[in-house]
Amino acid sequence: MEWSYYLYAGALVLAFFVALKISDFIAVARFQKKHGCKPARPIPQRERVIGYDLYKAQVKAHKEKRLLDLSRKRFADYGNTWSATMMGRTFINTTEPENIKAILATNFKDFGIGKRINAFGPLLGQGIFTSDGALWEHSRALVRPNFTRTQVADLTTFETHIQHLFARVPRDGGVVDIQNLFFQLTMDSASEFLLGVSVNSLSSPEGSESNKFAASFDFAQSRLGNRSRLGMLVHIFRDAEFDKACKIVHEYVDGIVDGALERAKALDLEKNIDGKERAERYIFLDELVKATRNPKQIRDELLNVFLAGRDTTASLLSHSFHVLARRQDIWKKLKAEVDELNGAKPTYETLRNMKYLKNFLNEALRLYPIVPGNGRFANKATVLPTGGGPQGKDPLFVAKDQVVAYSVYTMHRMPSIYGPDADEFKPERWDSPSLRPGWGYLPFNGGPRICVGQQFALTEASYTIVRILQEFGDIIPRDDNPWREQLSLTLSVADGVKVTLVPREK
Ligand code: HEM
Ligand SMILES: *[C@@H]1O[C@H](CO)[C@@H](O)[C@H](O)[C@H]1NC(C)=O
Ligand SMILES: *[C@@H]1O[C@H](CO)[C@@H](O)[C@H](O)[C@H]1NC(C)=O
Ligand SMILES: CC(=O)N[C@H]1CO[C@H](CO)[C@@H](O)[C@@H]1O
Repeated sequence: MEWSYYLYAGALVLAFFVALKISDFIAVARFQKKHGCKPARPIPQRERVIGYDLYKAQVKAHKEKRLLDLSRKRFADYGNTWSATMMGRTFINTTEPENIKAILATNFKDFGIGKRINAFGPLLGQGIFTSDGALWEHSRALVRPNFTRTQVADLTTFETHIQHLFARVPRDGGVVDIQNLFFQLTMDSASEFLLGVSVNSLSSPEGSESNKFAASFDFAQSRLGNRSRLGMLVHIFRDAEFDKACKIVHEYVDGIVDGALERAKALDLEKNIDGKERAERYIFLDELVKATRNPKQIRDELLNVFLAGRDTTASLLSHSFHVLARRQDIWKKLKAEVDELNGAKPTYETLRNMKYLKNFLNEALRLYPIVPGNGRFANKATVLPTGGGPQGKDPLFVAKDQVVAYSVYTMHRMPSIYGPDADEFKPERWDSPSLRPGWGYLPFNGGPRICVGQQFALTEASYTIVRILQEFGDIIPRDDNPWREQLSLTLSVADGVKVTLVPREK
């Protein structure tokens, strides 16, 4: 009879899945036994199938701009490593330097960045920031050599953008949100460095082609966080505005890339005639052209680096001035160090020797890490050094495909690493020989995927701070809001940085 046939087939399928689950279970148990590791302790949740309570709490805290402190509180309540379920996925969260070191360096090969390409691909394509494995290695080899001291030190070009910024600061006691200016400054300098043509958003009138590019890039970028959260669903939801912005960005960059390829072709011919080389300022695009003539690949790498380098540096400057506006003591010490230059514009060398400035930036990146949280996906079942078992002291089991998130923000404020005054902004702490955070200090990440732009960013931020202190003698805060997070891809200041800058007497 037919129905019994279906029943029989159904039972077989069911038995198959049960057997699969059991064999999975046995394999996991064996793996844990062999490696002496245990799973992380789960935090209390209403239910652990979907984990809707946690999702709701996260969305609410994000809206209220207190996600970072909520996450910090969870670590205070449940220890440095725990697991939780959110929207059907069980993930591990840790703030243990040893574990983070293993994820990023010692066990690097066991982890990947996941499907970043799904959310970011339509804007950025395939490049250093969006790829994994062999593709990433290729991108990294292409991009990395171009971040040496020579390029980083092109401060003469950068000075023109600083002048544009000065021109936008009122000199009559007026108020300026300097965070806005920093985002324009780094848009201008990043486009100059990467493309050889600055967007000049600080100085050019609205409506120009380059301004449209800048606005479209900003818009598309602002959608990336949301797109990441959608997971695979991102392919179902169409977002016409996002698509249009990507198109404008691509057309603009393609135009410039085509120009560079034309010039390269002409140069190849010229070289054959009289061996002439173009001796000009450093342009990242021209270096890429030396390695590849594939326009799509060039565009992708340019946009990948653009995304990674632009907001981050602006955010560091914004947090720095949020602090400076409220801490006269720090402003004065910085000013004293800046005045040792006797008004001379800083060079790469003089910047390197400014000790207080260096401590100040270290401290800003500690309390306000620009990438405050991150995560990696396990390629296979693996083990992290600590955080497993009932006491959280055993080696930690990580299942295949499991996400391990880590909170740099929480780690940077841990008294076990920074002492009882961990919450205080205190540049001097970096002079203390007893402070040795190791992997407990991670503003630029670590291991093979460490930020390639670290020197670039620190040089640009240092130069900007010194030049502002040379031009303006005092800073007055124009809002008394306490610091609040603005979390998109990077961490900036929710209420902006409204200040008055008082020109120095000349
Ligand atoms: C204060 C400024 C900056 C901070 C705090 C910062 C931080 C970081 C962090 C935490 C990562 C790791 C992301 C991950 O693997 O998930 C990263 C990667 C990266 N950064 Fe930066 N960054 C800064 C500035 C820059 C600048 C100025 C550039 C380039 C001009 C840059 C280029 C990159 C690139 C290309 C990657 C990807 C590297 C890879 O995956 O191999 N960054 N950065
Ligand atoms: C994110 O995108 C989804 C789907 O397009 C939309 O429903 C949701 O409102 C968006 N959320 C935010 C915060 O933009
Ligand atoms: C887990 O850690 C991340 C850092 O990657 C943090 O942003 C996030 O809020 C934490 N998740 C929860 C549910 O606390
Ligand atoms: C100055 C410098 O390091 N340029 C390099 C940039 O990257 C390209 C591609 O890898 C190299 O060919 C350049 O030599």
